[in-house]
Amino acid sequence: MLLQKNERESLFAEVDPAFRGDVLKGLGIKPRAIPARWLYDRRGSELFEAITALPEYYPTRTERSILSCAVSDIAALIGPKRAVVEFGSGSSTKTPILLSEVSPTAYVPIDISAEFLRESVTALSAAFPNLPIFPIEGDFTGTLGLPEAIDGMARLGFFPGSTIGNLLVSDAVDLLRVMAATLGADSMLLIGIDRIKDANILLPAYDDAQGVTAAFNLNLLHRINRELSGTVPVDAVSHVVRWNDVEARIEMHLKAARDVQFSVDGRIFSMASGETIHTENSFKYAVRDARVLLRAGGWTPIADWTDQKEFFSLILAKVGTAVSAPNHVNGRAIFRVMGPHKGDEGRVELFYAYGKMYVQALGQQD
Ligand code: SAH
Ligand code: AVI
Repeated sequence: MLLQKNERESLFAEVDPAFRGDVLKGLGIKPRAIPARWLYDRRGSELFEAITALPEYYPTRTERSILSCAVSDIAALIGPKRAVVEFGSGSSTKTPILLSEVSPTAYVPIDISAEFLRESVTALSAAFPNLPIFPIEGDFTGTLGLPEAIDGMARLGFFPGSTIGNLLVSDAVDLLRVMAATLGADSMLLIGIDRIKDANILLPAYDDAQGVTAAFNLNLLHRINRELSGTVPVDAVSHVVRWNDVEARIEMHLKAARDVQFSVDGRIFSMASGETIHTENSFKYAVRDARVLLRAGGWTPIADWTDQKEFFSLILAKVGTAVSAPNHVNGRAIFRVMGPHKGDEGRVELFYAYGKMYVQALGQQD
């Protein structure tokens, strides 16, 4: 049997014990679910790259164009000489737009897809020969120390692509807090977040006509078969996408088309026809949801940008939750707001209850 280069490499690559643990646990629970980070082996990263060029997948081109338009404003707001730390850098295709404008002191890309990260760094080093680059291979949701070489440098976290949406909301808040602690005092964060929009736009973005997203999802099963001695009959499983309106998230599942039995790492699993394995969430956030998320995660949004269709948000935030104007009265924050017309200015009280943000006018400010 002739093997492709990446298949040969993966035969000899060590299996990540965390991958084995998550797969065995995820196949054994009901509903079955495997964390989305395992979609990104080498082949998964290549398929994700192909997704970003699909006509239905609007996030990448939309975010790139927002970034291109906003980058000089961003550079002015953050000031020069920061180390840029990118979370889930992938092929780092948006990064040059930022790096060429912000005069960075160093670049630290972090990604779990190790081989892909190394190749991206090689390409980026050629484009920015004088920029010190310190890649970190690993899971950004774990505890990752930053390289000593950037000690003492001010930092800008860069988290594009709406990868934050692939985490449950509570995990996203935890990650933002860890980022704040890791990046440290005076740090800033530039984050891309996809917005809630019509399901007629969202669903095709995750279920494209050419079947690339289906291949991306099904690749998880090929990876399980390859790395964990699996016997999953991939041809009996299909890619399914749902919009979960209550949770405001796209869900990707792998659905058994018939009753199947297979083994993974020596353990036997059965799935009844129609049963699914939940493989990814992609949460979408309305403008104010995103701001609340950032504040909950220990960041204060200071500016945001969007596209003409208002599909996607790029938000700049600074570390810490202190805001410039409010008085804290009975634990609630009072903000001064500027109305669209003179005389509309007033004060509002913002509070969060029963999972929603409420705004209450407090009348004119004297
Ligand atoms: N930032 C790029 C790529 C987004 S795809 C863009 O905007 O287009 C998501 C990237 O995050 C992939 O490269 C994937 O390998 C990486 N990733 C996903 N979960 C991760 C995790 N837990 N830790 C580190 N990297 C992760
Ligand atoms: C990386 N992440 C933000 C993508 C998304 O849109 O949730 C991953 C993806 N899954 C299917 N298509 C793209």
